[in-house]
Parts: sequence; structure tokens; C-alpha cells
Amino acid sequence: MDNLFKEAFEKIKESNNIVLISHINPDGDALGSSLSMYPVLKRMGKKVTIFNATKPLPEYLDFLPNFNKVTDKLPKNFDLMISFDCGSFDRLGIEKKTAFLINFDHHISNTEYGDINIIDPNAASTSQVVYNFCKSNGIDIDKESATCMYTALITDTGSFQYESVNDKVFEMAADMVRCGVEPAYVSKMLFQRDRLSRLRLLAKAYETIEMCCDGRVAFVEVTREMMEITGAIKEDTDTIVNSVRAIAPVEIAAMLREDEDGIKISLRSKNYADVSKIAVKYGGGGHIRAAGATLKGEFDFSKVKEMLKKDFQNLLKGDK
Ligand SMILES: [Mn+2]
Repeated sequence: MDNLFKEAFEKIKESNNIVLISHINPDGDALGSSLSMYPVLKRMGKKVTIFNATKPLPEYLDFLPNFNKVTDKLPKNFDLMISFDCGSFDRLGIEKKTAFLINFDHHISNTEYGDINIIDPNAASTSQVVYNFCKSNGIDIDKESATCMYTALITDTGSFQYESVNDKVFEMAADMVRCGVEPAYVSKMLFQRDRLSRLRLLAKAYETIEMCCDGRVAFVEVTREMMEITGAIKEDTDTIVNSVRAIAPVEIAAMLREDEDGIKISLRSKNYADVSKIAVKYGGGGHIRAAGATLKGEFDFSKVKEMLKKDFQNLLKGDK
């Protein structure tokens, strides 16, 4: 990894006009990691564009330093792109690769679409990969960068709850605090600014919870009608599947959401099931415990549920 870190840093040094890019429908890790590099590159005297194709961006991340600099317009000329937390090229939201590309990620399913691919599936967040990159190259991390990296770490570990959490994660978190991060501030920004529409949506969605496979699988549905009635927006659905997984016997939780282009499935597992296998089967990707896919052109919830039930039965076979 150290060699890749060096190679990437050399490439950055010799580039002048750099685009930082994170995956469409960005989460805390995608935006946090890309924003964390902004102060670093500005200090190096680079021209920097922070690009994300999604509009509007998730409001709950608006406290991240330099959030308002994120744009959905690519500059005319640039000589380097750096992607963050993006498992495949199509999720970058751009048509084609027009410059050298450094790919920072931690998704095991990453397709290595970059010219330099820095993929660490053992990292708890992409921001941890970026942090290791900075450490390895002796790059200073200021308060702004640290706040972005820390937020990415918190959101991708479910506030330090997932199996990815180990001594290295806590060491990084401690270092982030030394760099100026105020943990209580970040937590308040992330978790104490809830939307009423989201709570109203949760109430409706929870009514649809359906258990199967001896209680080891739970489904939850979000329809467009529910979204309209409650005034909820897409990001309001982000954590529903996590709370469904929290039901005592549940190993796999699946949220089915009716989107414009089909049904989006979000999968979570608790102890042993590798749900990324199922997401990949349907053209998506992710991690062992959190993965997702969109079934384009498919709008029949019960059909999708039956399909997934079979997949889950196979996946759970022999496991206990
Ligand atoms: Mn991530």
C-alpha cells in the first residue's frame, strides 16, 4: 500500500488542475473523504474542483467544511481526477474518463477502474484510506480535513458499531480529535437535526415490516405514495433498513424502495450473511454487511420479495 500511496502522491504533485469526485447519491464517507482532500490540495497550490453529479446533495452533511464548494459541473480542463468511495465507474456520474484517475476506496467489489487503484477492503471507511495516505506521505491534516474524515468514519461505522471497527479505527479517531475535531459537534450535526417528515415516513414504513425465514429475514417497503404523503425525501429513507436489522432474531434486513427507474433494494446483515453477493447478482455492490442494487424497470414489490426470499434462503442455508 505504501508504494501506491507514494505513486499517487507523485501524480498529485505533478498535476495542476484536479477534480475530486465521489459517487452519486453520496453518503457521509463519499462526501467526507472527497472534501477532506480539498484543504490538502489547496495548500499545495492546486486548482481544485469538488464534483458530485447529485443534486440536491444530502442536507444532513451541509456542516462539512467546504460543502458549499461541491458542484455538479465539471471544469473544461483538468489533468487529474481522484475518486472516493466509488465501487464502479458508472457510479461516478460522468460519461467517460478524460484524465488520469486515482481511485481511493474500501469496497471489496471495486472494479479497479482507475489508473492507480488504492483499495483497502479492510478499511472501515474510504476516509481511513485517505488518512493512511496522508500519514504515509507526511501530509498535515488540518481541522477542516479532520472534521470531514471523522464524519466519514462515524457514518461508515454506524458510530463505531460495525465489525470493521478495531484499534486502528479508534487510533484514527483519537488522532482526528488531536487535529481539532469536536466529536460532540459532529454528532449533534449528524444526529440531532432530524426531519419531521423522516419520522412520519418511518411510522408508515415500519407498518409494512414482514418477517420470514424463521424470523431471520425482515422486509420493509417504501412506496412513492408514502414519500408523497409524508413529504419525505430520498435521504429520509437512509437508515430505515438499519433499524429493521435491529429486530432481535433478524440476520438479513431488506428495504425495497419504489424509485422512478425501478425498485431500489438496500440490504443489511448482522452476523454472518454476505449480502454483497446478492447485491452483485442484481448489478449492485457494497460490503458484506451493507449492500444495495437497483432493479431497473421493475416495479412489482411482491415479485422482488419472492426473488429475494429465495436468495436469502440459499444464503442462510446451513448457517445459524
Ligand atoms: Mn464508504
